[in-house]
Amino acid sequence: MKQLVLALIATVALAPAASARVRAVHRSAPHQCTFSLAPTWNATIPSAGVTRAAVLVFGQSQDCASWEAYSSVEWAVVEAAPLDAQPAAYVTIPANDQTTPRTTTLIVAGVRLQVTQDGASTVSPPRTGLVVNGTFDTNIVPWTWQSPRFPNGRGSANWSSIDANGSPASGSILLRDTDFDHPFQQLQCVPVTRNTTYRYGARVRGSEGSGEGVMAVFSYQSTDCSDTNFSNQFVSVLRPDQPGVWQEFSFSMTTSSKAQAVLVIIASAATLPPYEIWYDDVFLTKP
Ligand SMILES: [Ca+2]
Repeated sequence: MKQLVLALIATVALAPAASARVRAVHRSAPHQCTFSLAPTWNATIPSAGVTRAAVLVFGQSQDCASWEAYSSVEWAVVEAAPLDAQPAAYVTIPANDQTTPRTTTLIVAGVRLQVTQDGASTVSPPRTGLVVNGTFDTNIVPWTWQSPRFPNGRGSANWSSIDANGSPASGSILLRDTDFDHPFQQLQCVPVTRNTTYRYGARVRGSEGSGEGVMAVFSYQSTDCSDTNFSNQFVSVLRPDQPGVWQEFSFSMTTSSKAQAVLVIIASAATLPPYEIWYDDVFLTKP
């Protein structure tokens, strides 16, 4: 297949218009063959994953029953299928791992068709600061719940492959709250400096349904958050404007005068259970 493509490159590079004309009138009768194309995609090709798409070819008739398809680049493979019930050319484009978009012009049935593929999204390093595994690259460890020290809602915490930055190499945590009483929560204990202002927050993506995210930070006097009482309680609501869209929330808090650690808590709070919310890039940082 690659050799065939390379041969086609040479043909097209020499005289693309001429080669298309020669093929269009290969029959003996002097017919004028006029084709038109209808790609089945309507925008740029996405950068991620392999895209397989069709270009419908119209204008084929008994006298104009043969045409071919050419690509001049290795990353866009095109195959002609004039014998299909609906004649079409099939285009296969692999993922673009470069950050710049790329464009080429295919020739299908003598008609030029420009194809543009998006560049890979630039993934800026998430600033999770002191939080361990705030990016949820492959799992949700060490997020947990210290039952039975505090009541927790009913629900579940699972790793999700949906990443806030669109990275195929990372994911997020999906919190599902299934009862009316308490929000369903996960937490971790993070060592901090006392009397210090921090910023905390996350990116969240809500589901259809009625609910919101809640994030809380509590100061503790022990380094492992094991003492009974906490102080300096900060509780913030993360309510995305629309379901299915990542939105970043950021807040400020100050640790207590004796704080050695804080509990960082993320939660799904259903107004009408169940409610699902994804968290990613959960962070706690000094400004
Ligand atoms: Ca992530």
